[in-house]
Amino acid sequence: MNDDNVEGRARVKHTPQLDAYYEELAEYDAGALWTVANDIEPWEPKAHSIPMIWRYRQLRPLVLQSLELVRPEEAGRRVVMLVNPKRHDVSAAVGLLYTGLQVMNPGEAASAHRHMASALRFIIEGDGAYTIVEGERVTLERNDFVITPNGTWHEHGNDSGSGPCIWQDGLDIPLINTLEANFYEVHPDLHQRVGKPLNASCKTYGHAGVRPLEPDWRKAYSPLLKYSWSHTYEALRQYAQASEGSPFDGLMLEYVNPMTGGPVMPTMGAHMQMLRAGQATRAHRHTGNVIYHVAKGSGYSIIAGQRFDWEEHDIFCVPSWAWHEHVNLSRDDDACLFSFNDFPVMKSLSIYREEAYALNGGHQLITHGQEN
Ligand code: GTQ
Repeated sequence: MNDDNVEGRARVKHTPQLDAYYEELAEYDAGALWTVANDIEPWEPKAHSIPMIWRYRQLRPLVLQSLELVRPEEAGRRVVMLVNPKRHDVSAAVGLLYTGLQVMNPGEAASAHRHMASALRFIIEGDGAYTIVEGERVTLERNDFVITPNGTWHEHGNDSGSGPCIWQDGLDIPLINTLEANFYEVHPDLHQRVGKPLNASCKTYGHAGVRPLEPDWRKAYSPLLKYSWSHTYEALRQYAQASEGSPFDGLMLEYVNPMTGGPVMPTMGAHMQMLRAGQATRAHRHTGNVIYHVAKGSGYSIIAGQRFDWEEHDIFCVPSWAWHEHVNLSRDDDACLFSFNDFPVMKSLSIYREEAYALNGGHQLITHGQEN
């Protein structure tokens, strides 16, 4: 909406007297609200980020090249970041979410650290990856989802004999930095002592429908650290037999904290959604930012009127309040999209809003041409 002639919106015209007045205010580090009011109070959210796709087949060789160029001991973390062209200033992929591709050779290990930012990982390839979180060693396989909540000691490595492991990192670093609340600590011994059975949290909390009576769990994040692909995919397949799912999201499962049923961490949530063969969802939009990872299949998404074709392990993003809809191009197989988001922040601050696209049978017109 154009603000120029709207009653109740700022529409003061420049005059020489006013310009002189603004300059005088500026000398005292003050300013006139009406010169910025319409910008700082938009009619609806204006995302800085633009919709983006990062194609795995293009990035994979570059990720592998980093194995020869830097050692984890020097780099701390050997990660290729995915940066939104409009978010270089905060190193975000979309909104205030960061993502990157981390790679490790067999035998390599990154040192332990902890920070105020929360982290999650989605495993892409390789079979020897592990992460150690608060003394628990967790083994990682393709399409597994693992969390390293804020304040927890964590370190990663690859102890396979075969080849490199690659996984996607997702962190809320830009959010925590914007809130000016980030801390970072290196573990005093550089590595943790593993003090719990292998995959202890999966053994304790990883069984749907039951949970231990553990009244002492008071932390703000899920005690279950890993959500395996095999469990999640089977859950989706069974859900598909029992439900139509959502017209906007297909069959959508949220990864939850088994103690609360809520999101896995206080700032970031995650989902895995299944699109049936040939399914085209309807468009909707919501506040909050989402980073998707194509776990299975191929298709395309229309985001803010632009088509993005995707295949396995591509990563794409939907900025806040952007219309989006997804299409599975396969005629006989499902497609699965992993995603993580900042919805817990939006919801806990009561600023989450969602809207269905009402025009054109619920589908956007492609206005920006295909993205290649
Ligand atoms: O593994 O903890 O991609 O601290 C960026 C920052 C990964 C990590 C990243 C991090 C990590």
